[in-house]
Amino acid sequence: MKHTFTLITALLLSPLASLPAAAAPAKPNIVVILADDLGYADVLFNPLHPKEVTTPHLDALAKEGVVCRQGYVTGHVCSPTRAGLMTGRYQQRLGLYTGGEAGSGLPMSEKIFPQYLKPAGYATAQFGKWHLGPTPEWSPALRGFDEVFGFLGRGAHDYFKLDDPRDPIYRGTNVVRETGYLTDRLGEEAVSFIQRHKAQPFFVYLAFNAVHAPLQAPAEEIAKFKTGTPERNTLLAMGKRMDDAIGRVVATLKQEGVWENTLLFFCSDNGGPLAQTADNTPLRGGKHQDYEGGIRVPFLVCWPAQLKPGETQMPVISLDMLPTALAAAGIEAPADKPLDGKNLLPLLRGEVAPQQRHLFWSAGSEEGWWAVRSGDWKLVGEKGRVGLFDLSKDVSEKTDLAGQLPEKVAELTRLHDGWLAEMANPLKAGAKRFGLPLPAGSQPKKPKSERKKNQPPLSAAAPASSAPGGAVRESFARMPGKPWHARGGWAAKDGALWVTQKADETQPALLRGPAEFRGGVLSYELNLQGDGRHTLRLKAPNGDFLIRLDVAPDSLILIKMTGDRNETISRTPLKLAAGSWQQLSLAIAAETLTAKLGEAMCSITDEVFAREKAELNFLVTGGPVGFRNFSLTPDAAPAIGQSKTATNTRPK
Ligand SMILES: [Ca+2]
Repeated sequence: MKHTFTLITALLLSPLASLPAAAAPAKPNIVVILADDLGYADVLFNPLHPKEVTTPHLDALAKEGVVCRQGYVTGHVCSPTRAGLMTGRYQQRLGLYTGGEAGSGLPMSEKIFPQYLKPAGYATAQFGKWHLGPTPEWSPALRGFDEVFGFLGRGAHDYFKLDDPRDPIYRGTNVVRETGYLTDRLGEEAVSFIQRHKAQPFFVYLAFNAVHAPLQAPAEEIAKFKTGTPERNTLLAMGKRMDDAIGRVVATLKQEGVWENTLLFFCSDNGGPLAQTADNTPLRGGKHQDYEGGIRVPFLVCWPAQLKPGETQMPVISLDMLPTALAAAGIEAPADKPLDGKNLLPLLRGEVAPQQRHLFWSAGSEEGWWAVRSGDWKLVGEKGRVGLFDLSKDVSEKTDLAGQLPEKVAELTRLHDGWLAEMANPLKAGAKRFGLPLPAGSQPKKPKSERKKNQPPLSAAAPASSAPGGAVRESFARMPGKPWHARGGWAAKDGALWVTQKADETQPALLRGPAEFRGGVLSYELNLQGDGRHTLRLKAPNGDFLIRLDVAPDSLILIKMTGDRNETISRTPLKLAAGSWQQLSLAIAAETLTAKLGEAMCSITDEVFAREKAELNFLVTGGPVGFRNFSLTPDAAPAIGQSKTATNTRPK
């Protein structure tokens, strides 16, 4: 105490006290770098990264900062997590549960980073993906950012086409026409801003859309990767290019002499999408799921002047960035709308012992995913199913203890219910959580896909209207109908069901529904037109994807999906005539799957094929793609125990 008093007195009495405020201990610069859809193991600073990963600049940052091994975001898709990060509050407090809700616009009444920092003397800038409102009235330029360079849109942007007025790049609120590779351009803009504003404290929010779809990178970058999987090569090239841009930003901070007093955060907005070959080792699942792979992300904090390099196993969450930044800048946290995040500085400086905390997730009624973490216990729910995991022993969420520990399940459910009760009703999608009744009078409109009447369910479990032997035959033209869920503009025409992925839609069009079987024959006719591609996925009862079949006009690719890994197990060349109907069939007998499409056939044996299937997903990118004459004929449960072999038959 005496020391503090003496120091303050000395300052007041010394000539220093009459110097302008700039000479007082400077407020730190604050830089938030967000990657998009980056896999947990697709960074070098995850020791379990696959050997092909190359992110040397992030690795250097990790060595200068604190690696948060248990760093979370507040959801498993892009937009809701950005609402949480920007406000420091669970986005569910604002009724934002789904990507559609948050992407439609973060309420303007909510205060975000630059609105705290600008009044405190910060120059503020946003570069890249916004995804908190699709049109100019939601622009970050209207909510505290001095400089803006990026796109509003729905979450994805072409990496090369930067001059398309239909999907504009904005500088401030003006549409601009640009050239170059978007990831490079975002890095260059951040570098320029830092060079121009080094004399005052600044806040940079650099939100790369890398490595989100579309998978696009310069050819010379892709050529550096030789994984054997073209998608994976491109994904890694995109990550490498982002890492290079981050390297240039950090080099600029160093060259300009402001690095020491810069508080920098880096994380991904959600887990890596398995369907896009991301690697989340050792975590289970990925984007669109509340398993760790969807919500635990690469997470770093650097502040060379204040934080010793190292790592922490204490759970932290993107909500913590705003309160930490405010504390670092000496700005009081708001009293009227308490923040859900915590100031991490005492923990990261080692001044306090790690404390137990509760973290919550809810994706709302649309997806039905929810989760709670309390200490090392994690309860994950998806609609009617729950899984209980002890993360201290089982980071990969392999051993579900829900059956053994019903009291723990009840305790964590109560904890989550208590949190959910504090949250607002969803802005658009309906009930807070799948299965929870809404208050009287607040029943939401059902999604269009569920409004149609008299649609028979497509499920092998409901064979009443089916062919003998439990088979299910549908024309496809009668879907989507309950219990099928549809995303995208599926439309019936001439006895077939057609869909084209919308130009501004980042996700593939999707039709998904239940199908209970182990072995049997699944068949339908397929018609690929334009740039249409089709993916069929089969999901296990526990929610894991098992098998994926990718169909392009020139290839039939079979992929095994085990937890967090995609493994291409067969690639068969094809020559599909554009616009023609082709019969696709999958016959599963015990552990052997035989896929036929047109004249191509492949037959593979793997234990994964014999597992129970509970859900089918039909996905379409590009298009149009047509489907007709669906049938599913399940067999009795097959025997298990053959070894893995693969044979492919080339087309004549
Ligand atoms: Ca994302």
